[in-house]
Amino acid sequence: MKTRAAVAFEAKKPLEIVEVDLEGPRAGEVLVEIMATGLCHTDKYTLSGADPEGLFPAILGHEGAGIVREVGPGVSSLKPGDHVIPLYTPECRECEYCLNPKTNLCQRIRTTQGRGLMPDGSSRFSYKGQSLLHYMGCSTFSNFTVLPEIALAKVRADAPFDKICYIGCGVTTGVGAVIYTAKVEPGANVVVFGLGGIGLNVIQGARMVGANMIVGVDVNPDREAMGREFGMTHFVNPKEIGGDLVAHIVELTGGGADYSFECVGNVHLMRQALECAHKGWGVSTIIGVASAGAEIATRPFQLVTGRRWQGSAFGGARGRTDVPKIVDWYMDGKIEIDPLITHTLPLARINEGFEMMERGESIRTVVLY
Ligand code: NAD
Ligand code: DAO
Ligand code: ZN
Ligand code: ZN
Repeated sequence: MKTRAAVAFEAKKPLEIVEVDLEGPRAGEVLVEIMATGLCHTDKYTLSGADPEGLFPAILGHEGAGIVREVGPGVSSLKPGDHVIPLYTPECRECEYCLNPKTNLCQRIRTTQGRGLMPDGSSRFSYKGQSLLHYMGCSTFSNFTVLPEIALAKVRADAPFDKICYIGCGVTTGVGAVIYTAKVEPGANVVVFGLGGIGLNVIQGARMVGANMIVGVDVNPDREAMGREFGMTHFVNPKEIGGDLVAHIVELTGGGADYSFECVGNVHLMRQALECAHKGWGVSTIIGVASAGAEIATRPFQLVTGRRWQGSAFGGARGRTDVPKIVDWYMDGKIEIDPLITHTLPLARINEGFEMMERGESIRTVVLY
């Protein structure tokens, strides 16, 4: 079939909206009509050419929601008409990783997904006879796409696509890091570095579990209002702190954060987030993805004296199991999404969405097909 897509033919070039060829689903695969897709920093990072794993030409996009239109042989958990959210972290429920409750990093299709291919080692997309690569196993910047069955979460049919697409990455990454990775308890003091599309979701996750203080740290003063709307109780702008930021946060929290989260991707902030965690028990979770080759540092005594450092991918969520629950939380009003979708655009204007992201004007831009 033919489908409209925004294609990344080369790094550092705007996406081009063209009609591409899409082969139908093979065994274990599903054809999905994408109804809406969010634009995430990771798409921009790959398009910038700075991502060492970025491959071109490719169809980017990994934060979508849509409808199953056709299933390949052997698909048993989905049928045409089902509403789904694509998962860049799949859940096969059979591999060594899925069977270990300590991780959500299913490895079943990791190798081929990382090479921009379907599990059988081939691509379903082409343009003028030239193969186009898939991206993060999702390629939601195409109106129609093909995914493995294990990379689709079936969700309720009354949830709006233009909002729940954000659960495909940002919402789950932030809320999930609080609930599944850090397992923040009611009454905990939480510090969140970076109040963007991820950090604001960490804040609302902390509110949902009943955290006590929720301290937001951002250099952009415009982020304070949205942070407070999502449950932030204190705002710290590092540019306005006379002295040391870590000392300031330790004093503000009465000894340090029970839980801190780095949601920027800056290794210096990662160190500050670790060092503002409470002596003896504070846990710091890295969510931000630092640039290729960057390294983190701290004095080992920080860890010897009881602080713990960990990371979180896709919020520690198991997609097929947890994403439908997060959709329910949204539909039940336990979490908010609508105010975070600051812009919507048609596919033809997708590049404007990346320009707004670059200028820090948007939290989330959603493309509607
Ligand atoms: P964003 O640009 O929307 O938000 C970043 C925020 O950090 C902005 O508000 C900015 O003002 C603030 N900031 C920048 N420098 C700062 C500094 N020195 N001190 C304090 N605040 C500062 O980005 P986002 O969409 O929220 O993504 C955040 C990070 O999360 C990115 O690195 C992204 O790649 C990563 N990410 C990780 C996962 C995962 O699974 N681990 C998933 C998605 C995204
Ligand atoms: O299993 O090795 C692996 C890959 C895990 C990928 C996790 C990606 C999380 C961070 C990337 C940002 C996604 C938008
Ligand atoms: Zn993302
Ligand atoms: Zn698995």
